[in-house]
Amino acid sequence: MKALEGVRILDMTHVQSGPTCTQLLAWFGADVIKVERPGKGDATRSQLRDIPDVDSLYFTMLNHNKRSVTLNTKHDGGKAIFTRLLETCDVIAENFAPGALDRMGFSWERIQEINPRIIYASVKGFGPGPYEDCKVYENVAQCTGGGASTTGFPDGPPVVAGAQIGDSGTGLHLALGIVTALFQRETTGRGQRVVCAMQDGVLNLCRVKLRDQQRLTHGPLKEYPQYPNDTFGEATPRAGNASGGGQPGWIVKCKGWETDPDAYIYVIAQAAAFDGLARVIGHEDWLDDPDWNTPAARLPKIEKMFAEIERWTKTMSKFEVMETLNPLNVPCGPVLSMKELSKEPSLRATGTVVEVDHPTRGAYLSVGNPIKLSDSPVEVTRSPLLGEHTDEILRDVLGMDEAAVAAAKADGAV
Ligand code: CAO
Repeated sequence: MKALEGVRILDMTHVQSGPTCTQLLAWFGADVIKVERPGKGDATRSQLRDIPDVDSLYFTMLNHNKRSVTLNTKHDGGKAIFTRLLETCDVIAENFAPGALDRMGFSWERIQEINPRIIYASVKGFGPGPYEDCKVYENVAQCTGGGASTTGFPDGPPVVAGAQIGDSGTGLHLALGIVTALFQRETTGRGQRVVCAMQDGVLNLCRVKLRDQQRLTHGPLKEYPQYPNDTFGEATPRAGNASGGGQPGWIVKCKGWETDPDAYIYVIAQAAAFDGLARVIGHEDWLDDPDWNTPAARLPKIEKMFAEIERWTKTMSKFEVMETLNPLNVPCGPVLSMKELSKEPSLRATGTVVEVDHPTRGAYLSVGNPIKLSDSPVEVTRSPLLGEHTDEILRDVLGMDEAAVAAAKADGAV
């Protein structure tokens, strides 16, 4: 038994933000029916292809455990089938450009008429306001949600993160909105509208930077590299690799950094573990020196302190540094490349990295469900081929007979 068994989701999502949400719900046991345009499907099927004529990794890694039905929702026959699917589903999820579903004739009011218990969940770029009609992709959201202005080095331009906080981050927010709405339906008997804007999702993940914006009005941000030698402007600045939590931290080089772009480790020089750190890097002298032996004394010399730490870390591999510092309770973590993560045995053992077989592409690696539930095991299965389950869904979910299925096909509805 899986947590969301019995929940059926009409999945109109495409690209990344929406599909990450419905993929999670599928992993928790929901029956996710992905509706795709006949002949074309989700645009990501053909984007960034690595093998000709085969569904891309972009698509396969975001659409596991789903069924695919092709349906033209702008065609009268297709609309009739879509209406019947709305009647049988618990959730409809979509992330089209603003107003797309309304233009098809399915406003929230109309959807509620069709099925008052349905939850209608959407990702949009922006919430109501000046930009509500804009189309939005990942990096636009990172820029408009505060991620880019606070990422990068103080003397460089704004930088976007590799982590897809706009797309996958908002998909996560939407998934929580959907299960919360399902929970509330248990008492109200009604569905509801769930909307997550990517700008809001990114800003939520940048919460501590808005904290710093307000702290800035009361004085300099002492944990930022700008303190005490540089000046602060009016907005939360970029902090490079400084640790956001008030404990000095930085990324330092390890052995091999000259040729390996990932031979680095993050080290936090936490006050509680400072003695051990100072000793291991050969600076026992700091322990009795009032210029070094308190966090306040070290604060103006953080750059020098990390230069000294780095002199030591450069003599060892990032894994050796990790092994040496962990017993000393010094928080640290090697910068792991995607190559290293893909081979990490512990991630394979927990199902966070999985190998999945696919009929046309063969075996590929994917990220499995990062959320582990003890009573709801996850088996990651491959993404569907375009329209692979069209007949099955029309027959088994909607009860259409062979003649009706054939007629819908001949008509161009599916
Ligand atoms: N049958 C018939 N028509 C269909 C269909 C189907 N099964 N599925 C989709 N369509 C139609 C839509 O109705 C829409 O038609 P109209 O423009 O006439 O309303 C059209 O296909 C294209 O949809 P779109 O505008 O959403 O797609 P796009 O490629 O132009 O834009 C995106 C993509 C992502 C920018 C836009 O969908 C968007 O802003 N979404 C919200 C924010 C979001 O999720 N962004 C993250 C994307 S991941 O990086």
